[in-house]
This record gives sequence, structure tokens and C-alpha cells, in this order.
Amino acid sequence: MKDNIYAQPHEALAAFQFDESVVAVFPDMIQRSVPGYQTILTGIGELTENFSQPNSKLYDLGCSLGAATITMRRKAKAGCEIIAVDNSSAMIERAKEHILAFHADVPVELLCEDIQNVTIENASVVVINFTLQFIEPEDRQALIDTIYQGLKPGGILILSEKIHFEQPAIQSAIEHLHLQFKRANGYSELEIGQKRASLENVLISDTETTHLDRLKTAGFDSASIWFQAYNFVSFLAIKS
Ligand code: GEK
Repeated sequence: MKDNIYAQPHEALAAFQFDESVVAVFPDMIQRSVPGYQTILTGIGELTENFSQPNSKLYDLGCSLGAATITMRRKAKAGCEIIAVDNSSAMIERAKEHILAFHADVPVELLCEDIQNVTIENASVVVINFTLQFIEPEDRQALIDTIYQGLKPGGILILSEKIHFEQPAIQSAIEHLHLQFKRANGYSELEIGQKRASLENVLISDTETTHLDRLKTAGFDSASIWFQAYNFVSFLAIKS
């Protein structure tokens, strides 16, 4: 279903929420808004094949409709279990239907919960695909610390985020590329403007340096960007 949530003028723009109206159009919305989304999902599958460990847990934190869960499930090693978490009940209900539609041996537990309250244990792969950016900035380090502690040696964190750039000229040039991407995907100026206003103070981006420093502080001594499309990046951090 096509995303036209912001196609008409909204008199009072409410802060963006992952409610039923968003769930209905979510696959279309994320494909048309996030450059590289599909390639990141493919990479999550490949990294799961390489790094999942038999009889361990895989986590998809902020799972939405379960796109990353579905790609991990195809590639996970024997005896793995996936825990997929989202605090929007509308997302979790729809994710259940999506995931049940695919037959696989790897069990999936779906939790409607704040990702900050989830116990991470015996983990070989943890994915946070475009969700840390919705957590209060002062709470982000604690979450990354918890993930590091719950990972087994050799386990990985895949963290995808929208970022911003320290140099204003670079920020403006790359933001323009993203705007052109949305225009090319059929979003009008009205839609782009209203969506941006509704995400203000809801999606708070960090810089690449802030992310890498946070990963290092948590204990990861190997961490790098493995994918970037404009201002959308994915980091790979490996626990030694
Ligand atoms: C994908 N990973 O398709 N606890 C749990 N869930 C949360 C929280 C929180 N504190 N805050 C936000 N969410 C997905 C895409 S979307 C990204 C992730 C986007 C959830 C929220 O309900 C939404 O489903 C998801 O995080 C972010 O690979 O829409 O830009």
C-alpha cells in the first residue's frame, strides 16, 4: 500500500508515531525514504550466515514488520532462536502475520516491549536497523553497553542509522542528495516538508564519530561502517 500519509496538508502536525496508519504503508515508506535499505537487509543476512553461532540467540531490536528477522532467519545456524522486539503493538501484530507467512526451522519470539528493557544474553548477532535514532540520546550508551555485555565472544552488532555531518557544507550537500532521492521516489514537497516537521525531536541523529566512540566505550575494539548511502549508514561491531 502506497504511503500518502503526508500528501494532504495537516492543520496541526502531530509528532510522528508508529501507529496503525504507518504500519499499513510501512514497507513502501521505508523503501522510498531510506536509500540502501534493501542492500542493508541483504548484508544482514550475509553477516548472519558468517557470524551466527550454533545454539545462540539473535536479536532484532526495533523490528517493525520483521524484515531483518526474515532475512536473518534464512541464514541462521542450527539451534538459533530470534528475539524480535518493537514497542508498537500495531507493528508487532502485523509482524506476526509477516513472519508466519515464511516457513523456517528457526523459532522467532516476538516481544512488544521497549528495547531498553530487553535482556540480551547468549547472543551472537544483534541488529538495530534504524531504531537507536528514536531512543533518547542520553540513554543510547547504556543500551549499547547492555548489548556488548550480552554478546558472546565473536558476536556482532549491526547498527544502521541516519547520521548527520559535522561540516555544514557536507551536511547540506548530502541532505540534498537524500531530498532528491525522495523526490525521485515520488514524494512531493508537501509530503517531504510535513514528514520532516513531524520527525523533529523524534528522530535525533548522531555523527559517525559519536557512534564509533559509543561502540568503543562499550568495549567493541573492532567497529566500522560497512555500508553507506548518502546520510544512511550501517556499522559492524565485533566483540573479540
Ligand atoms: C526494519 N528495523 O525494517 N523500543 C522498541 N521499539 C522502538 C522503540 C523503543 N524504544 N522506539 C522506536 N521503536 C526495521 C525498521 S523503524 C525505522 C525500524 C524507521 C520502533 C518503532 O515502533 C519502529 O517500528 C522502529 O522502531 C523503527 O529493518 O521507521 O525509520
